[in-house]
Amino acid sequence: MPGQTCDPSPPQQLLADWVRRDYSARTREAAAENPEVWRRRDCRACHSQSLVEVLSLGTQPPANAFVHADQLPNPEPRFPLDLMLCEDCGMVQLGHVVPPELLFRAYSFFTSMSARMTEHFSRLMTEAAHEFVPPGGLIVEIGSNDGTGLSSVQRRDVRVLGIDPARNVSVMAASRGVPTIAEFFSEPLACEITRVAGSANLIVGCNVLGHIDNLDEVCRGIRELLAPGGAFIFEVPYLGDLIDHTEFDTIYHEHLSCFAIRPLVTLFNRHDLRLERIQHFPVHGGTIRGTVVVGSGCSQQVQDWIERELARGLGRRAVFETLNHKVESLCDQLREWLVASQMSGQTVWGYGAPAKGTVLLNYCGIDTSLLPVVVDSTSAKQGLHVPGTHQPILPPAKLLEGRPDAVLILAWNHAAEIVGREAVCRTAGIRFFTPDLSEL
Ligand code: JHZ
Repeated sequence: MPGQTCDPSPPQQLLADWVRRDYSARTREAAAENPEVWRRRDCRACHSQSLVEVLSLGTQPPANAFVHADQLPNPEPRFPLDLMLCEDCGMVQLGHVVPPELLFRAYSFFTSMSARMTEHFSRLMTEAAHEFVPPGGLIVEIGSNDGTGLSSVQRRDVRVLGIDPARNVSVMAASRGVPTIAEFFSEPLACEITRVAGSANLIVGCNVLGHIDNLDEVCRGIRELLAPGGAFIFEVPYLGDLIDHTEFDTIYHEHLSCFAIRPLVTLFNRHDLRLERIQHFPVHGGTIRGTVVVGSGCSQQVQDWIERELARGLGRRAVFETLNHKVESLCDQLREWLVASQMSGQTVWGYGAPAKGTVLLNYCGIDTSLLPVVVDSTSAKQGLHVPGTHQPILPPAKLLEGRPDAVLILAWNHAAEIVGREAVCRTAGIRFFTPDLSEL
């Protein structure tokens, strides 16, 4: 197989080493100095050049580039974070593409850290395997992370293969028995897998299409790898939910695209792929799951979704004008609340150090004077600092010691799970809020 197989070092060590030596520092600096190099000038779904800027979050550090204590005095690379709309097909994508080697080779997000997400992906894999994979068949997952999804079908009579460029998480997957190629998915890799392992009855890609710049290459790879009668199942956060619920903090350099269904159909049709079914789930603030097969056009059910998108103007500038206003008022309200808390002598800590937390804190200008500490259960993030705003990340057990008056749940998509887990803190009088200031 081409590409790198799993590195034997323990995953936490790999991540720590990466943070310490500031992986590819020169490339990061070069990209930060000249962002025009990384500007994407055409739509990644239809290649039209009719792109207009609809939202700007200024320049931001990469959301998962957590900072080691001894690097705090050094300036962090920052990259533009602007959202562009394709006026031809309705695709929404970032204006700049930060090199994927910088974002994904060492990754601090682990799917298994949420019990709810583990259950969600296990159910997806089990149902999809039942529908598409015959005994002995092959399931390939693109962006397989720590192997959470594939490990749930391992005991069935199927073969599984993970692909993920992050070396540290691939090690974790391998350690739970999920064979994983630590590489970016590509057409040549798809050819090689087909040659060595045969074609795949099921290809799964959850929260990964948004991370990939060249979606034509992905589609060609899927066409190459997919067995006759097989399916590609993907999940992506849905643009409609981002707009409805002002989820602007889910816009970060890793998320190159914010998908609606219309541009996805445009993309797939250019590669003889047919979007057959759409399902909607509340996870990650609103996610769509698509089932794609070889063919043309799309099903009536998908067409109905597109009609609804057109009716609500999802591909038009006007919806983003409203979004801009909602973003500003959410930030103003949040800052005012934190300032008022501070002036009345109350302490507020953050809960969760997700990528979206970095965006929220940086865009709203919430530094350690307003929010001194963040807690997170991911041991690889503990001891590091939030990019840009530099809150130290502590284990959640520190909450009872520090006794803040309130907690701002930055990982709001896991609010129910977090509040359930921290029942003792609530009993102790610590109040829990989401960024829209709803109290739980
Ligand atoms: P969470 C991720 O974004 C990563 P992020 C990725 N880029 C993607 O595409 C989207 O999801 C969809 C912590 N936590 O899931 C763990 C607790 O501390 O919102 C995590 O650091 N206690 C692939 O990074 C963070 O919160 C808990 O009980 O925005 C959650 O990160 C739970 C449940 C979580 O992902």
